Amino acid sequence: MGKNLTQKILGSHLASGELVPGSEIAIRIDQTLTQDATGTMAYLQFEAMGVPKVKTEISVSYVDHNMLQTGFENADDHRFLQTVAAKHGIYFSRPGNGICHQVHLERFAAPGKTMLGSDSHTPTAGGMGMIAIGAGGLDVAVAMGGGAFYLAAPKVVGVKLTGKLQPWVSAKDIILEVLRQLTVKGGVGKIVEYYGPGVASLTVPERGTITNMGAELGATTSVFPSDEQTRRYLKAQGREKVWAPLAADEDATYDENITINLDKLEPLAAKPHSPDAVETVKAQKGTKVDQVLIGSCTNSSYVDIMRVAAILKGKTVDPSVSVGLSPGSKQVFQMIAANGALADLIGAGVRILESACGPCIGMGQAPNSGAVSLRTFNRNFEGRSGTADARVYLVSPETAAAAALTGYMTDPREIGEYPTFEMPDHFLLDDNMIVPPAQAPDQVEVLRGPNIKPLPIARPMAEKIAGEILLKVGDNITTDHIMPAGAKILPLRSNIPAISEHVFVRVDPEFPARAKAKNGGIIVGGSNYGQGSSREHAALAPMYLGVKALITKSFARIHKANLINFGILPLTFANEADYDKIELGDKLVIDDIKGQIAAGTEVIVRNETKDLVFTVKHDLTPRQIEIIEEGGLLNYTKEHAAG
Ligand code: MIC
Ligand code: SF4
Repeated sequence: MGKNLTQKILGSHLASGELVPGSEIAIRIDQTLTQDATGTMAYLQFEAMGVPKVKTEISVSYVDHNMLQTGFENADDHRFLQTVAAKHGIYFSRPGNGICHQVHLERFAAPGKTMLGSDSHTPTAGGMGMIAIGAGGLDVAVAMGGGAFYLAAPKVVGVKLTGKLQPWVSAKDIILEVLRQLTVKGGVGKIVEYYGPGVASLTVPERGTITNMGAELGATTSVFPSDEQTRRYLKAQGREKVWAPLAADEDATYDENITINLDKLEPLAAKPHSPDAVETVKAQKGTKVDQVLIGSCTNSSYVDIMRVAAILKGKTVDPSVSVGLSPGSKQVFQMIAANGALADLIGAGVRILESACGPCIGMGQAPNSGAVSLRTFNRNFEGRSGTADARVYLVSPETAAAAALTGYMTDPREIGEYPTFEMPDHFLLDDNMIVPPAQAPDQVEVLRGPNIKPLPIARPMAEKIAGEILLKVGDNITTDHIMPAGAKILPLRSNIPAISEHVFVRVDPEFPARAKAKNGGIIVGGSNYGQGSSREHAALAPMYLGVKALITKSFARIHKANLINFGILPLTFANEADYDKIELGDKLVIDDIKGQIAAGTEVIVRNETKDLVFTVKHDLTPRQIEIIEEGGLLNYTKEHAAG
C-alpha cells in the first residue's frame, strides 16, 4: 500500500515505536528553533543537561517576542540568548531580523527534515515539506542535546485541494475554512496533510499561512508536498541545493478525508473569541471596525505586504481606524523599503511597527475599549490583545486592507480591481543579522542579568496526592488564560517566582495567593484544556505554586506534554458527569498514586468534602510515568543521560 507524506517523513526519522495511531513513537530531530519568550528557559534547561554543543543539524535562536524594552529585563535576556547560542553551536537571529517562523521559512527550512520548535506555530515550516512540531522548551532542549522527541503516532487527515483561489480570496481563507470544518479540537492527535491539484498554485509562503494556523486546530502539525513551487521558492532564496521532491504515493490513504474546492471559497473571518468561529466576511458586512493590524507569523510574507501596499497606494485609511503593520522579516522590510511599497503604506497612514510579533502577543497596540479589531493573525482569544473587552476578528490581508479603507467589515471583492503579484524570482539575501555560532566557544562568557533566576527544582512524586480544588474552569481554556502574555508579564519568562504571581489572573485574580496559602492542590477543567501556545510556563508556574494534578475532560497535546515534563499529573474524568459533582475548595485524596498508575489506566479519587468516590483515567506511557515519578523530564534526562 502506498504511503502518505507524513508516513514517509516520520518513517525515515523513527527512533522507536511503530506508526500505529495513538501508540508512542520517538523521532529524530534535524532542526530546532526557539524564540526568546520560551528560549531563555529552554537554554537554561539545555545548560542544566551539561551538553557542550547542540547535536542537531541546525538550531536557531530567534528574538521576536519580548521586543519592547521598558526595563532592563528583555535586553538582558537578549544578551543571555546571544551568548548562550554562541557558546553551544546555535545560530542567533538578532532582534530586528524578524519573526521566527517567517525567517526560518526563508533561510533554514528544508524539505523532508524534522524540526522541533518551542513555539506552537513551528508547523509553519510544514509549508516547505517538513514535519515541524511545536513543543515545550524542555523538549526542545532535549532535542538539542541529541535526544529523540516522543509523541503519540498521529492519525493523518488528508485535505484534498481542488480548483484555484479566485481574486481577493487567499491562503488565510483556506485555513479558516479548515478551522470552520474541523474546529479548534478537530486536529488533536492528528497531522493535517495537503495534497491534490489545488496545491500546485500555492506558493511556499501561502502554504506557510495554512500550516501555521493548523496549530489552531490543535493538530500535531500540518504538511505540504515539496514540488516545483518549493524549488522556485528555495531558488529565489538562494537555497535551491536543499530542495528535494517529496509527495504522497498515488495510492496513499488517510485516516480522515476533507476536500476543499478553492474555486468556491469566499473571504472568511473568525469571529470573537475563537479561531473556529468562522463566517463569511459578506455576512458581517457593515460591522464597524476600530483597528486593523497586518502582520504576525501567519500573514507577513513579502507578497502579503506588497498586496496590502498596492491596495492602499495613493489612498488614505479611514480616519476612524488605527492601522498598524509589521513586516515578517528584515528581508521583507528591506525589500518593501527598496521598492517604494513602504512609502505607499506610510503615505496611506499606516503605522509601521518593527519586524516582530508585536501586537499579536500583546506587546503594544492594545485597541480602544470595546473595539472591533481586524487582524491577519492566528489567535483571537479573549484578552490576548491587551484590552479585556476588545472583539478580535481574524482575516486575510485583503480583508484587513479593505476594512482599513472603509472603516467597516467589507468583502474585499467589492473594493475594485485585484492587484496580482508574482512571488519574486530573487529575494534580497543578506544574513547579516544572523550570528553564527562562535569559532572558539570556550572563550564565550554567557551573560546573565538579574532577571534570570535559577530553574525551580521539581520534587519526585509523593506516595499520595492530597489537596483542595484550587480552581474549576470550563471548556477550551487556553494557555493565555493560564499564563497570560503581554508587555507586563512576558519579560518575566526567565523569572519563575515572579511570573507565577500572574497564573490565571484573568480568570481568578486570587488564584496565585490561594494556591500558595493552601500549599498547592488540584485544578479541574473541561475539554481541550491548555489549547493554544506552547508556553511551558503554563505548567512550570503552576508547578511552582504547588499544583500536583489536573483533572479535566480532555487536554490539548502540547500542554499535556508540558504538564508531564514538569511532573504534574494529567488525569481525565472516566465519567464526565463527575465534573459537575465537584466544587472549588473540595478536598481530594488519591491514595497510593504510584501503585494506582502502574496498575492500569484507572485511578480512584476520594472527595473527602463531599464524601464521594469517583474514577479518573490516565493514558501515560511507562516512560511518562517514570518522568512524573522522578519530578519531571529534566531530572529524568539527567538520570538517563540524553541519547
Ligand atoms: C503565542 O503565539 O502564543 C506564542 C507567544 O508565540 C507562544 C509561545 C509563548 O508563549 O512564548 C506559542 O504560540 O507557542
Ligand atoms: Fe509571534 Fe504571534 Fe506568531 Fe506567536 S503567533 S510566534 S506571538 S507572531
